[in-house]
Amino acid sequence: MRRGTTLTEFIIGEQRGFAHASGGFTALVSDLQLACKHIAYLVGKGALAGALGRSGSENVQGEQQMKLDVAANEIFLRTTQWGGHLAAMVSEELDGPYQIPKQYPRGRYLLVFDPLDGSSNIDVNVSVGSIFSVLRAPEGVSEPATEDFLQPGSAQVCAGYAIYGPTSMLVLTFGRGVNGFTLDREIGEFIITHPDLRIPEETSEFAINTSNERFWEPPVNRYVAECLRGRSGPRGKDFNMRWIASMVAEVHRILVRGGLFMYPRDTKDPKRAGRLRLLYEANPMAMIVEQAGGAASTGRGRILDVAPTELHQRVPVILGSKAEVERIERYHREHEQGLDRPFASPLFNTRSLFRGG
Ligand code: AFP
Repeated sequence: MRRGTTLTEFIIGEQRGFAHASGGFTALVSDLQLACKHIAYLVGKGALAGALGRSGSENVQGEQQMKLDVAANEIFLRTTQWGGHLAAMVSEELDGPYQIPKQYPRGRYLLVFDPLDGSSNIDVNVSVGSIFSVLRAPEGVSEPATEDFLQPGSAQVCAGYAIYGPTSMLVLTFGRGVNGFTLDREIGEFIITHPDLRIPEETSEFAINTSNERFWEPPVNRYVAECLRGRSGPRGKDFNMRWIASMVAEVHRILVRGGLFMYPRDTKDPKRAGRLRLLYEANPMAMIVEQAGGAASTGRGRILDVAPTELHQRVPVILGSKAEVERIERYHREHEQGLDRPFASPLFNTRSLFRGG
């Protein structure tokens, strides 16, 4: 029986499109897929491998680490540090840049990653994932510093995620479209199953954590309230809502059938511009979504244009079907121009559609 194209065959085919390619990037992607295979194995074993529960330590964000957060971080570092393709790495789990150990050669790329996203879902057996982004290292810098990583998302050369769900998949873009690969556990290879993923421009499905409703800014309140009014409201159609609390799973759903994902700026913690991190969550997902014909915005501008100022900075994220993202951006502009007053009437402000009555 003929098997499908493997990820390795696919990236070597891509490499042939670049006359001067050294094969270093191809080898880096091979290391990344090995790391994701290893994590997929551990996630799949779960309690059988003693992999569930908290590790008892905190990460740089002050968040409780799950055992699999720590294990996945170690797997990414060990699997990619030796190959000679990276100059340094940044992980959600580490405070500053991770320098390549002296005994290994350095390479031309920087790797930025969230080793296990959605890990609060691990113990309840809900899909989780890994998110990664590849940037070019500055020429002649042997020990890249923080500022070398502070590149806008538009500078990414590769972005991808692994989703560890009913099947384990890798979804990747090199800037020429988005392709999805499913792990065939019998032969241990990722096989192309979702070539050229495209996000439908229109959707009737949105994802947001509505427990934060009282903290949202007016444009987001306006958008969600209109969706909930359905066909009896200004949208003239009914909407469906989802919230998995795992960004990788939400983005994957949107790539496959369209939709909108929002983790907007809120007033819950005025010091934080949002919950999601720019360098290793928002930027890679924004590149993937844009490459699949969608849009990714802070609400006030394109995520890939944001100039980073800190490794672990957070950013508001509104991404998915283009028409919906553009609508929310328009609502932000109308609010700033004071043109959304009809919506800002007491009817909407005091009586929340979620509280009924
Ligand atoms: P964890 O990795 O701490 O579970 O956070 C996951 C996440 O960063 C993202 O994947 C989800 O969309 C979002 O947080 C869920 O946030 P809430 O728990 O506030 O809904």
